[in-house]
Amino acid sequence: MVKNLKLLDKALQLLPEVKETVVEPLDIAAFLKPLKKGDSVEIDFGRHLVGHIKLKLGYVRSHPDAPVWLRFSFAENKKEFEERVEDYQGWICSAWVQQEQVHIDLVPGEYFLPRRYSFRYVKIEVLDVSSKFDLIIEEAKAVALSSADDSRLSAYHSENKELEQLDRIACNTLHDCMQKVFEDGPKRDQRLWMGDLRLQALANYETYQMNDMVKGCLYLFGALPMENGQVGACVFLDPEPEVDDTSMFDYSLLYVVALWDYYKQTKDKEALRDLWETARTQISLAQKRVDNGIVRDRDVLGWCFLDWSLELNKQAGAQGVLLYAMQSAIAIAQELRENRDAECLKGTYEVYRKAAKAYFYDEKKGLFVSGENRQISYASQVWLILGGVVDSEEGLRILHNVAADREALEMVTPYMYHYYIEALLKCNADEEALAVLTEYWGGMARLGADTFWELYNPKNPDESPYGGTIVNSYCHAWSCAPAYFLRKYFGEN
Ligand code: RAM
Repeated sequence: MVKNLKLLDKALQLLPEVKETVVEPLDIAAFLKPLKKGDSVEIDFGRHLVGHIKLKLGYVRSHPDAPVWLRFSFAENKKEFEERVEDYQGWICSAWVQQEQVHIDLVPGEYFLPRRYSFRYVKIEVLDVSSKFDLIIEEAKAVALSSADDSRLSAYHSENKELEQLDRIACNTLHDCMQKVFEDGPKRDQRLWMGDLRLQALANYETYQMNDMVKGCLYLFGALPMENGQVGACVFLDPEPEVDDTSMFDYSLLYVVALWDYYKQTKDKEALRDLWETARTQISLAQKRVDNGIVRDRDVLGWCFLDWSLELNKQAGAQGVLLYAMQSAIAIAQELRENRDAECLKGTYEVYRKAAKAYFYDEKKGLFVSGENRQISYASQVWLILGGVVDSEEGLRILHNVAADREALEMVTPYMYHYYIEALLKCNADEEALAVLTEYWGGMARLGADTFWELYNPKNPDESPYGGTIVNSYCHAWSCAPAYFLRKYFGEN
């Protein structure tokens, strides 16, 4: 489908400038020493950052008579140093791994690595250097990049210092993912994904409040639809704004929700009008996948995301996301006085809602089941509760039942956990919600996280959906939930 240039133009004008900050290493003495072939140093910048690195290289003994051959490895989490890119056998492109070799022709001199990295730690290994001189790293500096406006971030206060720490880590996560757009992860994939954007926007409203940036991202998705008008799962900004050829049932629908969230925050009617058509289309397209009020199941990998789990059956969850998005669509239509649309959506919503209860709910188990094999998972319960299929009392009973079911398929991403917490709050279980948040995100904090991760399975912290933790992202914005939930529901400000 053709790009909507009017929307694109608005989007590009709304996107922020990326600012630079120089960051010094924690301990200069740790690397200031003569280096021979085979030696290596580790530089710790004291915090996670996204940006460039600049080095000042010197030498001792004879004048350099040959280039220096170095290997750089950048790590968000020290675990990344334990693996070599050459050994990685997973399915996602290994070019994401932040390890590379460079030859430096002139020493002494200043050296600037042109690529942007996401890291706290840098390891430099001397693969070869002439035996006539030793290399000295005299200076190392990082130039950190972010578009987040720190002056807008107020402090979060709680008597519970652990909560303050979780909020701080979450804000750092969001901060480093805020570049020209809300990136999913600055290490990987470095681009705007719809599901991630929705959660980043929520955290942004409670923290940096860069609402024009959210607006710009919503316009980008609106400007760059897929062939059939569907909002793509993600878009690229460079070298030209372009939609990816991947779409996911839930991500497209979350566009509608993100638009309504944005409007509730800003009351920006112009944006609501400009983007309503795009939002409405997502509902109509999703409806094509519905038979007798029920979303058809599919065996196409990735047709609907929900969570990073290959075993998860997505049918019930997809139905829940559709209902959830329809609630926002109804609210938008009413706000815009699109009465016919609003009435029509309301009617269909009721049909789908009732059909969902009849089709997915297993009375005996007190749980929702999904797919041919009647799978029980957290994701199915959470999404059908959020979709409004049951009231809060019954919802809480269901959430307790799933927690007691040892066979139930668990959640692995902070993305899915975000919606679990939302479901607990919807069922008025505030204390449980806080306990889950503290336990889950606290688990990453206890493992030394500077920023929250793309994936965290408490039972297997080294899990990777990609076949190696070396490509996992350890600063992933869909995990910035603590900043949102704590500030909105558990603050003392
Ligand atoms: C991961 C991305 C992104 C997510 C998709 C579905 O690969 O990093 O965060 O939205 O999966």
